[in-house]
Amino acid sequence: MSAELKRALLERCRTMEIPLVGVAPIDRWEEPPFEPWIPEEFWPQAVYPEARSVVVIGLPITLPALETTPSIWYRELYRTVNILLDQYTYRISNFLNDRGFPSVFVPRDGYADVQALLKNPVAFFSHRHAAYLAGLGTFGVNNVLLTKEYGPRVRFGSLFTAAELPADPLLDDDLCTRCMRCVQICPAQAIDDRDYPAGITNRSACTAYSAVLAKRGLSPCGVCIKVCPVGEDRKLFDRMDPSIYSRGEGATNEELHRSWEHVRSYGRK
Ligand code: B12
Repeated sequence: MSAELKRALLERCRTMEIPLVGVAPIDRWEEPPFEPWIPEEFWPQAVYPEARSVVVIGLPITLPALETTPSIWYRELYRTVNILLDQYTYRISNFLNDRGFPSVFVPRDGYADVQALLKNPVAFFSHRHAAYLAGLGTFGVNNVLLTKEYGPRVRFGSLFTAAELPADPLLDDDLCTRCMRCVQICPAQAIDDRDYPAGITNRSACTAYSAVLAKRGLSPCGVCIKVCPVGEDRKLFDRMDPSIYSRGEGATNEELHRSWEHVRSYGRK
């Protein structure tokens, strides 16, 4: 168990400005924390038999850009974060390879395009479950992982390594408040709170809606992560009250809605 190697790894991540990093030993996949759990062929030790630990990193999705979704602004943010996730996990795996520990990055998504997902909306490895097992957060009713720092507004990347790194503890506190905002606002009616915490949304409905947005150059959707009240990022951006997203009687948020509509009406197919 290399505490020294983990320290060096965390320092490397710090210099790369990666805010969230966690380590999950592979045997955690063998002890399902809830049911149904991920089928065995999706476990890291099945995908890469030499794996002993999974290192997971998380990068934030900046709330003011997400608020404009569906929009070119959020789409570009999503693409930027995706590129960084792949580059960082690739570089960290090489950092470990250079020190004699076979390691390999896993692409942050792992599908060709939305047409592939319409056939089968599943990838060969689940980053949100890896992030959960690496102690970075807990599942929300919205089917994604919530973190203290950014709620669900965070994307994850993982790498498999043969190094036996010290594990991070799982989070004890359940972060989801079950406010059901994500259930109510989902434009595809794909979220059912009865699935919680197994994390099974109506994948076909969610993917079909994403395909509609993709045709207009406006995917992904992301509304279910926009409205989540969890996350310290809401304080930074002065967005503590997620009811600002609906337009009601006497609403004081007209200025925000006008700015979001402006962005939404440009750059689309
Ligand atoms: C496919 C996919 C989609 C599809 C389908 C989504 C869906 N509802 O399932 C589309 C394109 C529509 C989509 C949408 C979104 N996605 Co997406 N998506 C993925 C992707 C590429 C693969 C997920 C996967 O297949 N994992 C593998 C399978 C095995 O895992 P699983 O489905 O999670 O596992 C469960 C099931 O298999 C089930 N199960 C197993 N056996 C059985 C048996 C039975 C009978 C049953 C009923 C169930 C069951 O139990 C498992 C455990 O709960 C991941 C990236 C990745 N590779 O992890 C991102 C990912 C999950 N998406 C992400 C995000 C952010 C989103 C969106 C918010 C869009 C956005 N970017 O703004 C929405 C949210 C949708 C939602 N609320 O679920 C993030 C989540 C980050 C987080 N904080 O958790 C991920 C991890 C991408 C990343 N690298 O960060 N997504």
